[in-house]
Amino acid sequence: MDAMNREPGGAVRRVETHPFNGQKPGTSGLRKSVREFSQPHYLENFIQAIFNTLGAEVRGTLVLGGDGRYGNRDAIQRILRLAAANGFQRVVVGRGGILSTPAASCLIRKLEADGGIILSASHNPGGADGDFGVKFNGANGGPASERVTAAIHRESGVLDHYLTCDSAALELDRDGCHDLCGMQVDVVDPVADYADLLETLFDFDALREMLGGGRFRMRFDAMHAVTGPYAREILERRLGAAQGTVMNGEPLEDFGGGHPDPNLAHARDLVDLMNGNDPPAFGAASDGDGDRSMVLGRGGYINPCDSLAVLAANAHLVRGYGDLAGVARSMPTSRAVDRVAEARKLPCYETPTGWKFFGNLLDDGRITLCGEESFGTGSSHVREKDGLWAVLFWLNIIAVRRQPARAILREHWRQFGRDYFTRHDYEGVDSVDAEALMASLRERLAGLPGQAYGEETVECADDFAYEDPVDGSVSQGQGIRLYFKSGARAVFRLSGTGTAGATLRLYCERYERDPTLLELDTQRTLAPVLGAAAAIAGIEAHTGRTAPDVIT
Ligand code: G16
Repeated sequence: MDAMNREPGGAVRRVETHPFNGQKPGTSGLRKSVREFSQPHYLENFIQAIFNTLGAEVRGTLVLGGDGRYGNRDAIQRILRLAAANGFQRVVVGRGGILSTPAASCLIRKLEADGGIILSASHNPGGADGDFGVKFNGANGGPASERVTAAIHRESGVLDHYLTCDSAALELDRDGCHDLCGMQVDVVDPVADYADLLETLFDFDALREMLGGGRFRMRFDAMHAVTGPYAREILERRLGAAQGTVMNGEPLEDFGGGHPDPNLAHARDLVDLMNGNDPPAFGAASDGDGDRSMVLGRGGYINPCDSLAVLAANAHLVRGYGDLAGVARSMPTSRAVDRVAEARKLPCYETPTGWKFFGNLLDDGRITLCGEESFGTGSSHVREKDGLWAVLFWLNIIAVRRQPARAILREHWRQFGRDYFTRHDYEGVDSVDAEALMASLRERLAGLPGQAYGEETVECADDFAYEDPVDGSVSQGQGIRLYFKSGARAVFRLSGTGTAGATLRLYCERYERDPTLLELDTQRTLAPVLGAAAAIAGIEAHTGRTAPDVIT
């Protein structure tokens, strides 16, 4: 504390507030429009609800940072004052207010902090007309469990005051140690610890040889979101990839007007480059807060479900992953990884959508790798999905196998068969209509088996419920699953990350083992399943929609 820059500390102030409706964390934290977050006391109310839920005895160290979107810096200053007034001893903040979600998880674990607050609405658009979000992660570095988020929601609905203090805005752009109303604030390099951790997991010498020699060209699209500084440090500086490998690398408050969702629809710059003349050998893009990534080889994109399966099948080639304890995937994710687990005799878990459900399995040492169809893959190195980590994992496999990404994928399909997979999103649907569609499916579940729709006949159907094998908690109503006699599967659920209306997600998959049928068009191959699922759910009748808004 000697080198600390002392700020004149202000006294703790009690501010009367009133509960806000709907401060209910969704799949990943509280996500609302900037407009909603801008209401006086709105942010403070939610942060105080987090602190109250933690309990007065948890007042050690917090990690704080965000994806740099509009509102990030201001929110950090306000949260610091609340933390000081609530008696926290220390807050560690990423320089510039920046911390990617996996880097925040890494810091929480390294510092043995009580938890962290990550300011992000992930892949949702930013800017004054965009979205903002607050996530709370616990001492294990992972998203708060459903039990905790439910308690925060309850608390947010009964609060009548919050505690803050008066203090000048803290210098966030230089590393340093400060006193803020009696609390220690450390502004730290947001990249270094995370980059050091990745260096222990992958063969940086082999990667340097591949990327530094100029014989392997790649591009990484940071989409003007948080991963720019991380990707530049790791790919360009530590691994010697050519300058300019990282595109759109400056984090901007509005993500340059883009939608930082790394999929074929939104990562257009990268997709165009990969489809153009003389494309690089490998491309990747990451989302707003750096936990998702999309991977593309020359000649096509690699579906995240397949990506998880390929990482699991090749993990023994990567230094940090010689021995896998087990694997897990979210329920709507295709069953590609299950086939690897079966062949390698590994435990395989199916969890509801949401990274928080992997936390207990990772903490309990039951799994090493896990992933979701929504472009998230991760491992026990942190307790969040990790976009850059997945990119390095792929690069490490490519460096060892000396094969292009698509060739590795093709061989994978030949060995394990292919799970054709797609997700159709119907966005901005009226919430009442979307709920009615799901309710109607639930009511009709028992009568669906035996019914035929075109080429598909329903074999069984259920509403997915998950019993956590570690703590026994049960999560009901996690999505409707339709299994067809052909072996195909369709899943319906409503997104928990949107901020306007409802997003209906329809996930379809079909397994193919015939070696002559492994490279068909995904949408055409799945058309009978998609058609049957849409008819069963009555998508058009309920929503008026005849086609999805986004297909991945
Ligand atoms: C969050 C969760 C993921 C989840 C995704 C999609 O990701 O962390 O586990 O798969 O949302 O959720 P939904 O289908 O409910 O929209 P992120 O990257 O948005 O934080």
